[in-house]
Amino acid sequence: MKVLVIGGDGFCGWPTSLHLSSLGHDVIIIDNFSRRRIDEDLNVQSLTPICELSERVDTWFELTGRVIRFVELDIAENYDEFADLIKNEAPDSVVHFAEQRAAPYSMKNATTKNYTISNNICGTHNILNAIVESTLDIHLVHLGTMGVYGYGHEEPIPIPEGYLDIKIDTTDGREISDSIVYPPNPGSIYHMTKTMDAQMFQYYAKNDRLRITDLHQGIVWGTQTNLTSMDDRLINRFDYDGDYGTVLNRFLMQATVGVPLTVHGTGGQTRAFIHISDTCQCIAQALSHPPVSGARPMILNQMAETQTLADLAKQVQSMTDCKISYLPNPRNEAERNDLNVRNDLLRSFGWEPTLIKDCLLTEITEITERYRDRIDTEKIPCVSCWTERQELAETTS
Ligand code: NAD
Ligand code: USQ
Repeated sequence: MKVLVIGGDGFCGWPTSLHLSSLGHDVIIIDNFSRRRIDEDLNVQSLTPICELSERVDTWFELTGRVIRFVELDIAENYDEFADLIKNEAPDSVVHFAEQRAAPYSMKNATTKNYTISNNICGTHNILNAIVESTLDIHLVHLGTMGVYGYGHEEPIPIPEGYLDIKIDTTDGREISDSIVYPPNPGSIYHMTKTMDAQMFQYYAKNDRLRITDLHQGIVWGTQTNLTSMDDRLINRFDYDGDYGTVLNRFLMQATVGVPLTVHGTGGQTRAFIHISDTCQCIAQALSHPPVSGARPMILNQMAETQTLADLAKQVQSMTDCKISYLPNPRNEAERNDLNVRNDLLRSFGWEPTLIKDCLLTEITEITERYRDRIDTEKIPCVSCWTERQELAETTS
């Protein structure tokens, strides 16, 4: 099938583009390279030296004979150009990665809050609008987040795949059953944009009968896949800085370079995790199993396992003998929560999750050792705060 991968130069988008191309799909990447510019603005860089997208796709062609085309375009700012591209290319599917995805960056200041809202909401709406305007039957696969469910429960309540079965008492004394979107409970401006995306998906599936799959993805860890490892010029991004670095990759990098692991608060927070190779596989599965036109959006929980941060830190410590720092939490989040997530649908498509305990350190240690000269330890502290309490930023810097 012909697939537009929007945001295909990013951490999840690049390996997914290669995976889809290797499966024989005709892949076209759209990206505005905003992420590379944010790195420059923050004065940070990927731990791994990533090539320009033109060199990446040329290398892929040189190694495999497969063509990945790309278009530089801001989908949030250039509706007409984007809508023309959709009409002219007539893709079977669109995979949408193109959002500002860091919660700490979204909470940094008024400018980054505004940017996150306008980029993510306008971008998603432009895609939906352009698909409707094209009159084509295009399946949209969106990367959402586990964070739309929130992390407020201490009880072991199962998190369903997007929809909650409920009973309601009618005014004439009967009890009826219904299934509603799980109540959203975002924990940052970034996560809030994902809940707003989800609302737009409900509307467009109902009003315009668009076929939409929303993947509620957990925290992605790892860097390389078997395809990005084929050549150094295909290497994937690895963020370790306090805004874009995610927790497990940061812990593994910190352990390798001898910096104490930065656990926020008690580490009682439970989060969902998935390896980058599994991200690629799940997206391919989602593309192969679209909902029918007229159905509500299909919601899949794209996560392999849940862990508390304290347990993760201890696992890393047991393998490396590193130190652990329990720091004041710059975020406004529950100190502890339970997270009991159903992922039956993706598993029913044949996906076998990769678990952290089976392959924890090897890949990341090799990558971190190899590029340790590129690490700037001053960029490790998380200094973007959820409140104006400046003293937190000062303690953690
Ligand atoms: P990333 O920042 O590495 O990649 C996003 C890509 O989209 C970048 O290349 C960026 O330049 C591009 N982009 C952003 N806005 C754009 C626009 N308006 N027009 C065109 N291109 C634009 O992020 P990622 O880690 O690859 O995440 C991809 C998606 O997956 C995001 O939507 C994110 O919310 C979701 N997700 C990521 C994780 C994770 O742990 N990384 C977990 C769950 C969900
Ligand atoms: N944390 C630490 N120490 C650190 C960094 C983070 O304890 O050094 C904690 C945070 O306080 C939080 C948890 O680890 O409790 C997760 O933080 P994170 O930065 O790894 O992940 P998060 O902000 O949730 O965002 C990431 C991606 C985002 C995606 C989300 C999936 O950046 O794009 O949507 O994971 S999920 O968390 O399932 O919603």
